Amino acid sequence: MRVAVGQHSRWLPPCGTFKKANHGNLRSSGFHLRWNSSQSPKPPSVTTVFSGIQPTGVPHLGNYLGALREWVRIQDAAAENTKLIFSIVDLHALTVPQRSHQLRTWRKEALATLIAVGLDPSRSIIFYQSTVHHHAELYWILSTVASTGYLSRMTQWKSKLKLPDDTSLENSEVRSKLRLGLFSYPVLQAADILVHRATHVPVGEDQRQHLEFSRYTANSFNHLYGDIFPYPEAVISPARRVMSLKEPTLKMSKSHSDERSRIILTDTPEEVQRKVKVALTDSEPGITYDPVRRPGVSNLIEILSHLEGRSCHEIASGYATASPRALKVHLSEKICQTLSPIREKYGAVMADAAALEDISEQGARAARANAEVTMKAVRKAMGL
Ligand code: AQP
Repeated sequence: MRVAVGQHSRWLPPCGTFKKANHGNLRSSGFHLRWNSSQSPKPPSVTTVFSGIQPTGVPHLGNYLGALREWVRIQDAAAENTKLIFSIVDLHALTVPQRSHQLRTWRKEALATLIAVGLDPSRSIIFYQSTVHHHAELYWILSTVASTGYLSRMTQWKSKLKLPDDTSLENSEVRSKLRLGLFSYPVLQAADILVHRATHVPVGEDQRQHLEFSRYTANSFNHLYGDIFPYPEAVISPARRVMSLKEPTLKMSKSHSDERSRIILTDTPEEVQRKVKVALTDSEPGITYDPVRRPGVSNLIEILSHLEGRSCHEIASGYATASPRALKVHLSEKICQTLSPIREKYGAVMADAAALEDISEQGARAARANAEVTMKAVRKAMGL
């Protein structure tokens, strides 16, 4: 999503107008999940972490650094009573046409990837969204309070239809192209988060706008029916937005037509080297970190920084008089080091179809039980 943060603030109640309650920061051991006490209707009794990934291809390095690696870090540091819930959001994948056999494969690949990167099904609930009907049920209920004006200003449907960000629904040609599911996608995303009463949602920067919409929708619902939902907090990864290797002004994405624009987590060392080698840089001599003037080189430096834990400026000064080629060789090595164990584990996990099936069934059962508690309260509050 290419949205200025805070673009929708005029439709959101200012923080002070959310109903106030007194509760402090919720901390998991080692990993601090801060809770903003001024914004939620009542203190959540437990910290609940929720996030999702679309099964629209094998996840790439942007998904990994911007989301999956953070999920695993949160899982590994979480206090015992923190609920950890991660979903393969297959209903979201349907907002653009899919071939059934392809989607079936991608779902399985996404599940295997989550295990391969280090999510532990005995600690985290991992499930396919479509196997927990409560998500769709809450989607409908929230659609009765969600603002279409707000949705029309959001950018996801415009970018999926390859329309400019200032596209208006007044245009009849646009209306005829736009399907309701794509338009109302953020309502389903709000339902995903709220049905589990998530307090924290670890995502990449591109999802910030959707999180704001979820908070807004939770507030609209609570205002009408009582304080059911906490307002979820976005936990934005330090790798906020990993950019495309071929068009470094766009984010790395699963759906870009050029497969050399992304490193996927199952790429072999040869594939990694080939893609990094042809990554777009520029003809300026030496290496400097300057994302505005030198987006290609700066993206490579940023990726290396996220892999090595060193600052971008430190990396750039170490390569000040070197060529992009030297930087690329080092970056390729680092990516291969990170991906090798993931690729190996992924192969082993994919080979055991029965184990994957068990994981998804166990996850669906646990997610259903958790969502049912919320839906009971929602149905009761609404007179259903
Ligand atoms: N380039 C990125 N940099 C940092 N974080 C990213 N994420 C996605 N791309 C980047 C984060 O990954 C999580 C799961 O993303 P998703 O698959 O649900 O959604 P997406 O944003 O639509 O991912 P893609 O890869 O870009 O898919 P397509 O091409 O289908 O649009 C999210 O937390 C997201 O922020």
